[in-house]
Amino acid sequence: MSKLRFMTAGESHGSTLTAILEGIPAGVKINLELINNDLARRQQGYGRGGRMKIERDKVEIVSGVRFSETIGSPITLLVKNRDWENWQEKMSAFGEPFGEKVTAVRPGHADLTGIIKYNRRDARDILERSSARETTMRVAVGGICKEYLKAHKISIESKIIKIGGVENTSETGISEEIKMKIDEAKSKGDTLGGIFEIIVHGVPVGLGSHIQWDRRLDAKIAMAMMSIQAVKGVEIGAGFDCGNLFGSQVHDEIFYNAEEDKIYRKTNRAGGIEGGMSNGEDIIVRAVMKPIPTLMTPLKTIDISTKNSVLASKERSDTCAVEAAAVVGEAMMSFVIAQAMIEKFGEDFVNEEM
Ligand code: EPS
Repeated sequence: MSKLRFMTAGESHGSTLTAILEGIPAGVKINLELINNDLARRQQGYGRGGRMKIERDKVEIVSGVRFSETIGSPITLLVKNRDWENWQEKMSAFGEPFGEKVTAVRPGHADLTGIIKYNRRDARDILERSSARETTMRVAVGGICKEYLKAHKISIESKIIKIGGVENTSETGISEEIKMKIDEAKSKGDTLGGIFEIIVHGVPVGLGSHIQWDRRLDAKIAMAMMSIQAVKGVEIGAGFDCGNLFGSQVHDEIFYNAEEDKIYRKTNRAGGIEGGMSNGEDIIVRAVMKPIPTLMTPLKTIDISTKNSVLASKERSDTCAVEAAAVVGEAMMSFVIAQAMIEKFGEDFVNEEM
């Protein structure tokens, strides 16, 4: 079992979202403002829905940190749902069922498969947990991991590559052309997905290992990215394009700088990973998010209580959440890199040397 691990809990319209992160070395400085800043970044982005006007996500740390430093014990994080106020009866842990059941299960959502698997009659029992609201806690956890990585001079950033098939030409956010595409989707009651990129700088050589399938760093990154709600594909470096090219166009040639006694490459089509191990170059990963399955102009489905053909249920939702997913991608990448660092260096306190 990995030394660094986390779990989240909480429903989208429940009272509180929580996470426990265990295994962060002692002595990591925690700046709550930086974590809250990432939480705010996750809430932004063009095309988010009404819910984001209600929530002001702020994390509370209730264990594992004293006087702004980690102490080696499990870190418990909480984010309160402001919307809970409007959902108390519908989401009550006890008492009589309240509110309409969600029965017009949405194509592409966890609704139908979830109610079959868990033998429920109300898709709310499924959608409350499958909701990407859960990613709030991943970002909070990732914020702690980022602080640990910072102590090792490792940093992580993200970019939007494409939304709805439109290449992003903006360096800082998303282009006007993409905003127009999102407006178009919204006006049609439709949704859009896209591709985001995560880049890790300052990674040492040798995180992960070639010796066993489940020790490969690229495999762990792929799992972490695929675990983000609505992500349908992940590529590392040249990724799927490798299938179109000659080997000579794909592999990065290796050079030696004698003055600096440094081995280097002029290209990074491997995306920083060879043989399942970090090779010291930037790690570059892309993931694709499908369009959100809650459509305001709904698709055909069945009502699971009557089996009649109906239109899928529509709840207030987002038109596009790719920018938010990129922030979640940073968080998941921070966790995987932190986990691989702790696995390699085994610190009980940060920067421990044997
Ligand atoms: C989501 C539906 C919307 C999104 C939500 C994910 O929420 P609501 O049903 O409350 O309008 O805004 O995303 C978040 C709440 C969030 O924090 O990102 C869904 O069904 O997955």
